[in-house]
Amino acid sequence: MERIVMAASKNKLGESQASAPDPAGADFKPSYSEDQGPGGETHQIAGGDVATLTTAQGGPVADDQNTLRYGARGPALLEDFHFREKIFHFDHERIPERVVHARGYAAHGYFELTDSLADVTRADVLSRVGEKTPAFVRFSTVAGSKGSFDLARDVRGFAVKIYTREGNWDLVGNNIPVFFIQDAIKFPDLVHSVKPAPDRAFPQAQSAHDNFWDFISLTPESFHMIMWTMSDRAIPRSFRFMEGFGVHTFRLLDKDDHSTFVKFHWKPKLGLQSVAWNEAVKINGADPDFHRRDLWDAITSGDFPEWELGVQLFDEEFAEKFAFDVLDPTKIIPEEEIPVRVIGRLVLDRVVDNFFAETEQVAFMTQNVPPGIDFSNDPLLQGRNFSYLDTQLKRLGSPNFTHIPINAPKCPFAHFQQDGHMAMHNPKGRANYEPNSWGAEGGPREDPVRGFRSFAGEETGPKARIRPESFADHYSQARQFYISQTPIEQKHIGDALVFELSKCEREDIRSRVVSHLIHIDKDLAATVADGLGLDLPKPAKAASAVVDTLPPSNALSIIKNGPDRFEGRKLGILITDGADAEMFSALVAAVNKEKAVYEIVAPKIGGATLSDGTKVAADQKIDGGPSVLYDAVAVLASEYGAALLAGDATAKDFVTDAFAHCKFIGYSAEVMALLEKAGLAEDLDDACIELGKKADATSFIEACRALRFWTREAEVDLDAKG
Ligand code: HDE
Repeated sequence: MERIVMAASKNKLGESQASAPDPAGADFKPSYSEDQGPGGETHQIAGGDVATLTTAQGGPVADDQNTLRYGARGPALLEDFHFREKIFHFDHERIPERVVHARGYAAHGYFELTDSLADVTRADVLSRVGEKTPAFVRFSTVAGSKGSFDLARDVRGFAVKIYTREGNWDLVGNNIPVFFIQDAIKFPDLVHSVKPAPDRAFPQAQSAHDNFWDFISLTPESFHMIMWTMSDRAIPRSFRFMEGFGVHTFRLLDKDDHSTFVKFHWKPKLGLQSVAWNEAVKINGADPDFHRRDLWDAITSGDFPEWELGVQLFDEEFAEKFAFDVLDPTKIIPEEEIPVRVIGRLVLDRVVDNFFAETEQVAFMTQNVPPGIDFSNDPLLQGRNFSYLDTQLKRLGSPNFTHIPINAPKCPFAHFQQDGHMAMHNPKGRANYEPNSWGAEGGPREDPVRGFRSFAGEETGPKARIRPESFADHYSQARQFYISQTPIEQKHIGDALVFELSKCEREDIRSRVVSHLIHIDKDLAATVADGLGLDLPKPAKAASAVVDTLPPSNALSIIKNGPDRFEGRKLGILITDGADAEMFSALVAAVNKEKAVYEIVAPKIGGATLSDGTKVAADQKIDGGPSVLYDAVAVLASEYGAALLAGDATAKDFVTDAFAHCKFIGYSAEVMALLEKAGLAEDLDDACIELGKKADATSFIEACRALRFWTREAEVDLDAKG
């Protein structure tokens, strides 16, 4: 066998060395030159220079293909230190996955302040307009394990770490502004209920099962959140098209420690967008990595996702008169009552070098706030402030998890913490305690002016386990959310509830859920009961009267906040040999003009030869590129090609799914043969656009700006027909 030293390319090693902040501090210098990589010597092989493969101790390796043994067919030897080190390390590659938010994907970027909040906070990062502060953002699903699929119906984590000059600020939020529970003590129960049942270990990454709905039906405070998770917010088209929320009320403190309440919002520049449920189910099969691939592709192609940071600021006086308790994490403050003031932007412009080192090892903690940002008494936030530190020790295995580059602050830091597993930077010098009398050599000192000071709130009351009376209304805002939706969005909420509850085996659980829905909207309750074939139950006992006068809030609907742009979206173009070359070019030009992207799908991955003889390579063979992967589709075929497609089940699926998911479909006249075979010829509507002359390409892409032709849903869904 040829003995070539198979090492990572010098370039790759060199890059990851250079980009990771040096945990050992500026004084640590490797003895080898940095562009050489840790392998020291370099070798010439076909393809260029590579570093020499070494053991973790730095010893050069001569043979990485065969274990050391006596004779070619003899026993392996314990003496083989290279083999044993390699397998030992491999055996220990996994660390515990996160109990929640295990499946996630992250990227680097920056936060830039555009409007100073210096009048209300002394936080440096919110006072320095124009400065770009490094940030790292991890998106996630909640319920599924690390290897689960991306399009689960679930809340998405939206965790942002901003490496400020005053320490790391972690805004560990979600894409939904409320939560299931009001008190952190219920979190283990909530999570146990949604995770796979302990005996059978299924279902994975789903809330559609008895345990979850049993818990929910006995926890009325969750119903506002349930309206959100049953809405299309829980099946986002991409991380790039979803909002983020800090959820809790936080405090901002100015230099005199005067407090202003704040709620944080992230708003995607490209607008909101979700997929259809039937589509989500199919995406999970076609591309379980749909969301992470989307983020990777967007960033690596220079199409950097961006969000605005907005704040809702309010004072004690507003908090007192607001209809709900601002400490209750199951409530929002409608934007109509406190408008969102945009103060900055978050841009993600760099993918990670290494998934494990960065995305897996990143440790977000709600308690990471710089001076000038403080907590409120929200009981969920208070509980989280314990949990996030605790979980890092379990997952990362050492109190020195801040020494891992992704978690290390990027500002200067100095303290007397020392030793422990994997200590990378113990304090220097003799003094490792404070106070000390070693003068300038005695190490860091506290700074009452720059340092973190807590809000000096005064509390009274008995020591007891109590839920405030002001947390008792569980349905009014759930109702407000529901009535703020467009009819199609309301239908999707009803469909989702029927779907999920239909997966519950116990009828009493289904019925108990509906008994709560009656308080939210009687029609919704009736629709869901009907969809389940259930008699409408009596309303659940409500702890407080439902306020049915809260006005609709437009900010709560996805469709009302759609982008009206096809920018950043993806067109799937199915082509065959002989497809019209001019139309193809016109379509590509229109997509590019719109700043959208496209993928070519063809019967063979080698691509197709167009009418003018141009060969176009395909990105997907049709079986691997179903229309669920695209925001809109176009089919360009020759007569011969269309006849072939008409005899292919996946080609038929391509158009019938696009049609069922209310997508815009462009097609050349020849493609009628396929549409006929797929049973669509009679049903073509305004969103099925024939691409005859070149100008049609532009009008088709312009039509795609609406993203979906929802009026079609009434034609393609039995549930819509009543
Ligand atoms: Fe979390 N949550 N959470 N959570 N959470 C974790 O921390 C917890 C809650 C959120 O990408 C864990 O490092 C408790 C609300 C995100 O790494 C853990 C409670 C919100 C992430 C934990 C909550 C979140 C987590 C698991 C109830 C939205 C992923 C691993 C009091 C505002 C961060 C870890 C990442 C992760 C505890 C509720 C968001 C166990 C006890 C509400 C985005 O510490």
